[in-house]
Amino acid sequence: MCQKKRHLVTAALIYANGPIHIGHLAGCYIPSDLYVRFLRSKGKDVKFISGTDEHGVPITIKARDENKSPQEVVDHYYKLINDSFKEFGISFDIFSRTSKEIHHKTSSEFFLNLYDKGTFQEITSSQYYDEKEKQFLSDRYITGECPCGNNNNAYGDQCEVCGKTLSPMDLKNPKSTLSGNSPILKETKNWYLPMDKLQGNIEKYIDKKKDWKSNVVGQCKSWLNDGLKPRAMTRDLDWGVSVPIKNADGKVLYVWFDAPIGYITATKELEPENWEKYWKDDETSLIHFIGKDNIVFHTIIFPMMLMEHEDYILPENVPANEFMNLEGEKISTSRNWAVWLHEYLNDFPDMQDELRYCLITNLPENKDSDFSWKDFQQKNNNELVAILGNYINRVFVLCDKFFDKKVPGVSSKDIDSEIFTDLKDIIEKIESSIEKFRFREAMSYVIDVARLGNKYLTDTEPWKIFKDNPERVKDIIYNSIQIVANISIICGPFLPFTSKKIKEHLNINDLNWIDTGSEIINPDHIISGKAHIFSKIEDEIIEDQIKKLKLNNENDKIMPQKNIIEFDDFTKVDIRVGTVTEAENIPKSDKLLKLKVDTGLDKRTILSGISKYYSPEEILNKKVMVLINLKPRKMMGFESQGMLLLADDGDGNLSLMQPDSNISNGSVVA
Ligand code: B3M
Repeated sequence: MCQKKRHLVTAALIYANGPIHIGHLAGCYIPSDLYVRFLRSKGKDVKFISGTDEHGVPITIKARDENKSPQEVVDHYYKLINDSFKEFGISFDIFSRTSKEIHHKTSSEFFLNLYDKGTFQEITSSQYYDEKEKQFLSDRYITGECPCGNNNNAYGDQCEVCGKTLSPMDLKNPKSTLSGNSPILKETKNWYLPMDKLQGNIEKYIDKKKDWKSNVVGQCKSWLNDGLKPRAMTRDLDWGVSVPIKNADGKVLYVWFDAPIGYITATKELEPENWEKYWKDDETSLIHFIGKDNIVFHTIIFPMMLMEHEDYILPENVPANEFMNLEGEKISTSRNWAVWLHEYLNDFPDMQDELRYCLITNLPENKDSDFSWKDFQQKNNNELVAILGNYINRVFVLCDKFFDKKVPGVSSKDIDSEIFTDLKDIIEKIESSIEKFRFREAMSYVIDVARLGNKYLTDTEPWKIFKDNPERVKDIIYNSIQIVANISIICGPFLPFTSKKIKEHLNINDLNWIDTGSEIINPDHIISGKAHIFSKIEDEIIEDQIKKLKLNNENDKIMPQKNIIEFDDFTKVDIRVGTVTEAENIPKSDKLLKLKVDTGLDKRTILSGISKYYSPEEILNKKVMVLINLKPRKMMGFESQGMLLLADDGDGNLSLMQPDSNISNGSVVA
């Protein structure tokens, strides 16, 4: 373990544009909480920092979709996220927000410091601009084809398929996500971090990090090998921290410039007098817990900013995790394919540790992993209930049965001392694994302690020998209670609620890592008569969750409401009743039918992509609704002069829209 005097541990500042799901928990919040609880239990000086990232395009897009102001969106999600983290037991020392004034001040000062030093390059360049929305298009306001060739819908800042960080100019066939239009190019001035010039310093820094995880180093190397390019640290947007210099009206700091500074702001809020010792003293170990999509920002861009500021320490380690999938599929907020923390807490009140356990044993530490409800049930029933809970309860019940809840004395410290040698070995392994950020492995060692205790009882069979040899049973129960007390300590970082429950049954508080060993609970101390820690989860409960997941997912195929339009927008649309008078297949097309439609005004050709759903015979003579003033389009060598209206359920089913009487052709639909 890094022997520095103090530790500053951060967990990614999550965008306040949606609730927390299990992928977030497995990505960084459980690993960081586990690590911090371990450090605290070891008596270390540690501060645990996180909060919500409330700027950037993800927030403004959500606000637009929901017809709310960005502030309303972040206020709503801050509360939801903060409440769920609290109830779930993530033990931040502070959970702050980047929309706070203190953060605007801190990040503006940081920017000015670099600006005054001449760090930034002022570059005027042509950027994509949406003429309709009168807005420059950066980050998620623009989509297009990624140069990787595998994603036609990559964002202006990142391709979610190949994982590369992009700039809008990298995209082919760019489209505005605001209007759907192709953007024009327009000149604008922004301030760039000259990452190309600073690459050498970062290389030296990363080269020294021999203990970083291979997935993290791998991503850094791939970036560095490609050669870093200058990156704009400002944006033409109206939501964010205003660029604090003259002639920068209508510009804000790039969200990835201000967000990591949020860690500094939160430390300031927490320790107004002492925050600098956590950021500017070499005796602090700074660790950033994040998910893999945030690696470059924490290992390259933020360290560059800190280096340029000149008086900050740099991250000691950035133990990023890969992603967690759900039931074999990628977690998707838009498809509602997720287990949401607030819903879990509602459905499984007081079962925080059961979820924590399943997530810890499945952490995506080196590669993507998978959560499934069946696995959750199996891990709960076969490991937590059958091994850990069962062992603990056995010890309490035996102590009650033979000694009326009073801890017996031990005849000699050397009795069965090998069990404590084994225990000490396992505890050392747990420590070493946690220090290497191998939390899955560490969790399995905790369960090994319960296995060790169970085996000790099975081997010594106190229930069989009590009659003939009660003195021997005293030793066995005394030792077993010490093992349970050790479990209450070492499971603390992993299963904090369980640790607390066991301590309550042992009738003792304030046990820390330093207390582990063979003499924790004194003879004559009174404990509970039994300890029911975990409960079996029945099949129906799991089936309900699976059903709920599938149902949510289906409901979500329903297309969300589009942006509000004015009545005038609607009046531009000319829809009429018509009748199909001719219908035929188009030889080379497996989608289109060529129709002749009597619109009352004329008889016109319309090509419609319905041949999978209607044969020419089926559609002939049908009354239809036709959009007649759609700009004519050429398809398969024919000009289509309108469009039939069809309902689409998003699941591959189409249905023709028809009037429900024989109303005459040319009637206006409005
Ligand atoms: N808000 C990305 C995310 O929520 C970003 C992290 C910022 S950490 C400084 O995944």
